[in-house]
Amino acid sequence: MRSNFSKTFWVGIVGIMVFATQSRAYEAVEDTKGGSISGTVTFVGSPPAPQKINIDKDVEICGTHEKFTEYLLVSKKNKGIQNVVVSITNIEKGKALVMPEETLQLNQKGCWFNPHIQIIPVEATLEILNPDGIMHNIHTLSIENPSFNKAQPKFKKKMKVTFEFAEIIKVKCDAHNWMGGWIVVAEHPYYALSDETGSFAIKDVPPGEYTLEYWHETLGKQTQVITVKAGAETQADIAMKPKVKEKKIKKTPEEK
Ligand SMILES: [Cu+2]
Repeated sequence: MRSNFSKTFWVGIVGIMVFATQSRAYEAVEDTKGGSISGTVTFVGSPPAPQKINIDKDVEICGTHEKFTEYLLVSKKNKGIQNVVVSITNIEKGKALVMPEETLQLNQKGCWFNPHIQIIPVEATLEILNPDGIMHNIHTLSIENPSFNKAQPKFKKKMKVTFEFAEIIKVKCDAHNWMGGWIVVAEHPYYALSDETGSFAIKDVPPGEYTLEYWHETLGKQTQVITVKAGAETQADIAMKPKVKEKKIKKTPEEK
């Protein structure tokens, strides 16, 4: 016979599970009575200059213009960092997540992902374009969503994909090792991408206290807690610096 304690225990566990499932879902409300969040992400220290990429394959298509790395773009004017994904990590309700009016695209023209990073709502269609007349092979390194690795031959000018779960996904082309980009799948509308001066804005946020996350592909992740008030603008600047490299442990000849 089960004790009362045991029954209470299991009812409690089920209750927690139901609550956890419900609290994860994002709820759209008509009037957010919102405020806004804006700020600038700046780099601490002297940023390294983008490196010139050695194009050693399909040169007649891929090598028509010089290409430079995009994994750390810092403004010379104000040290603002471009392509930082700023998002609220703990928002449960707010304005609706609307589908883009025009279908979002990821172009591979000239063997280069354009845009380098893009935010896309869950379930929205993304068209992957190949106007190059050569084969690209698009490969997503995802965990929450099924990863795909699809050849896109020269005759296949367009592929359509969707993503079901929120995640920041690295994208590469297995045919051209310098091609790299990111797809940011968003489950709510409170995401922004910093521009070339490092500035960003997130609007119509319901009043409350939130955790704001700043993610950069090479600088990593930082967070800060902010408070949003109705009709007001919350300033949320942040400085990011390079991650400290882990010390290399010398291997003994046996381990090599
Ligand atoms: Cu390619």
